[in-house]
Amino acid sequence: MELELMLDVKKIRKDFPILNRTVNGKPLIYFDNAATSQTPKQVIDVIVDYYSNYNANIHRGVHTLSQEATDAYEQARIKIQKHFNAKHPYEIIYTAGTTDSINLVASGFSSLLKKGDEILVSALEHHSNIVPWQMLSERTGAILKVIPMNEDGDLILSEFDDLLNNKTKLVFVNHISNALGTINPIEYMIEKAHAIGAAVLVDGAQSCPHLKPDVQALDVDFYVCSAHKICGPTGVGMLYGKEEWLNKLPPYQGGGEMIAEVTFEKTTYAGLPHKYEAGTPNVSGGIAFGAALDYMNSIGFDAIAKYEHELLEYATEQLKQIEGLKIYGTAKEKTSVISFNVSSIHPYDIGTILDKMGIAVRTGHHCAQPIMDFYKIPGTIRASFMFYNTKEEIDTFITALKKAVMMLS
Ligand code: C6P
Repeated sequence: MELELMLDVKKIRKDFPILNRTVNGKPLIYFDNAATSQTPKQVIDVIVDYYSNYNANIHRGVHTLSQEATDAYEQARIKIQKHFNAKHPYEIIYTAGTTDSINLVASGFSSLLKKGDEILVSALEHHSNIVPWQMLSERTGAILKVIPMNEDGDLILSEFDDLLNNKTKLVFVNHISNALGTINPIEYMIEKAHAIGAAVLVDGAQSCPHLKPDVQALDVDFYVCSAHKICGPTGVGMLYGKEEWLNKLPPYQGGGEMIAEVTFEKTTYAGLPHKYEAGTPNVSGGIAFGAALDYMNSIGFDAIAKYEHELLEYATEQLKQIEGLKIYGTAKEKTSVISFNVSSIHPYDIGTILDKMGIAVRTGHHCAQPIMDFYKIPGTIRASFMFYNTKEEIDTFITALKKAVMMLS
């Protein structure tokens, strides 16, 4: 089937005002979607409507604006719950994003781990899913061990199996690698970890734009993501946690709205989800997060996945024709992220020239330095596609890339 016919991409693109702009006199080609996705007017309108009509603090006021805002915020929580198929709305904790969600869990485990416990982290992680666990092991004396990867960018599962033992308490892995696009076999990893009694946190920052995780089917303990990668706003995200875990971990931050009762002698805490939501939250962000999921679901994740896979294959084939170009991350199960370098040209130089031609890609280590160290490179050029990108944009990108390579060789 013709690529553009799988989705009505021409119509979809009209939803994204930013896609009409020019950059350096050229039509914008936005291939930095793994860093942040663009926002459709359906989501922008929700934010404008909130500030125009019912901006108020929530859970605190008897007045109409506060009640309208509270209702919309809690309705959005239910949308998020349904989207991820969590059992209860209170298993969805609003956070500032993936990084915040991971730090919340890492902080909570400080009181549950002891010296000599082991925690496993995959070699494919973003710094957000490494550093908080290093800090946790420094606080507790737990030992951080790494599940290694191979040249294709796949995790070596036999080594994962060997690392699991009765001291393993936690396993951290991303669903999809931001630097290489590898889709990790989290179903297998969760089952194996549970068999020895370890809990699993899955970083879904890069999976949620491309697929629809079912947290109950996965039987995952914690699943985290950011709204800004799923056509939503920045500064808001979620932590899904199984009820039993969320009840077991202590609160993350102290403040307003996370309490049951406060005296100078003692404070008792609110129940879920409020125990983890201290202070005035990002109200418009939460509501817009729900709207972003509505938008993505109106397009449909099956169609999105198929279309993006076609874009990935098309771009990969075109890139392979360029002399001296090496793709990093050749796993069989991959999403629409391509990391590459050309000969010994610095990624930053290519990225700068592409920008002059209106094309946005990310260059550098992508907050995943251990992956760059594995390949012994300082960084890569990363092109990442979403459902609103087109084959024509890829053609223009390939022509521009060839030009940049010629200029820099
Ligand atoms: N990756 C990228 O360009 P925040 O910043 O909290 O929304 O997400 C952090 C994060 C955590 N895990 C993974 C797998 C991620 O990809 C990211 C964000 C962006 O790849 C920005 S560094």
